[in-house]
Amino acid sequence: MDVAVLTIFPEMFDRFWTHGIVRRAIEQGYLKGDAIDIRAFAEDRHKVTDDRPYGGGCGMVMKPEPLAKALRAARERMPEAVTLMMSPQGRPFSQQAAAELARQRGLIFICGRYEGVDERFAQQFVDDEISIGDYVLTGGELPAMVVVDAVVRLIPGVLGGRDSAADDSFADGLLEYAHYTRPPVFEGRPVPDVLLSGNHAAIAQWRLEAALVRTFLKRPDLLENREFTAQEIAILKKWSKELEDLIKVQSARCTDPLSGRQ
Ligand code: 4FV
Repeated sequence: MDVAVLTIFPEMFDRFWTHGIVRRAIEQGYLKGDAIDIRAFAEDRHKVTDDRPYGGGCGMVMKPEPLAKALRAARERMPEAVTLMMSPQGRPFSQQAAAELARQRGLIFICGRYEGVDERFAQQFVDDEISIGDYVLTGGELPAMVVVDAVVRLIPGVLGGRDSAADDSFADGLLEYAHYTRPPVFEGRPVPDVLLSGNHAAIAQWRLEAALVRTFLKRPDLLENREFTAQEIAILKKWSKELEDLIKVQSARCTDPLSGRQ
């Protein structure tokens, strides 16, 4: 995959390309990352890339000409690339969006600064606008890094055999189960026995239950329109039976303090 980011701060990506899985993906030829300095395409001698907003108001707006020139130069090298603009007005980024983008051969990111880019540039050149969250950042560089980071690990082959994206959070619409590593007891807190059992079927069952209960407690919204498997429904039925039994036992125990009745 070819990735180009158009930014007035290309140096922000120097460390991004050279660390962790992004670095390994580049070294193994799965990813080619390039930060393009928009300022280099500004034709005035002060290399200006922003100007005051028409209609007045505070802040500055990114000029369309340097952006258009920089984008055309990038597209010469990556004619099939999809042009993405990071902005709070974009569609919410998600694991599903990351999986879609990971199937593309090339991605070009427009990293806005100031109040944003001239609307005419956005309408003429941007294929897809993406937001990483309902808050306002100072620039689109960090959002572009977030998207590239989420996408690169989904490129087949990037995550070696040991660590796969298959049981990612959200991969199957559930949050990930809890993870444990050595020592077997940490400050008096043991690792769940089943994980030390070597019984892979029991471990898989435990992990599915752990993912379900976590999602139920932390992100019940994820379960609303989710298709449950037969195995998952069996787990929910088991839980509801256990809950009913618990309620029966507990209600038998506790008497209503006011009426004294059960
Ligand atoms: C943003 C977001 C974001 C807005 C003005 C950059 C800033 C400045 N991008 N998700 N939230 N962008 O806040 O993607 O140009």
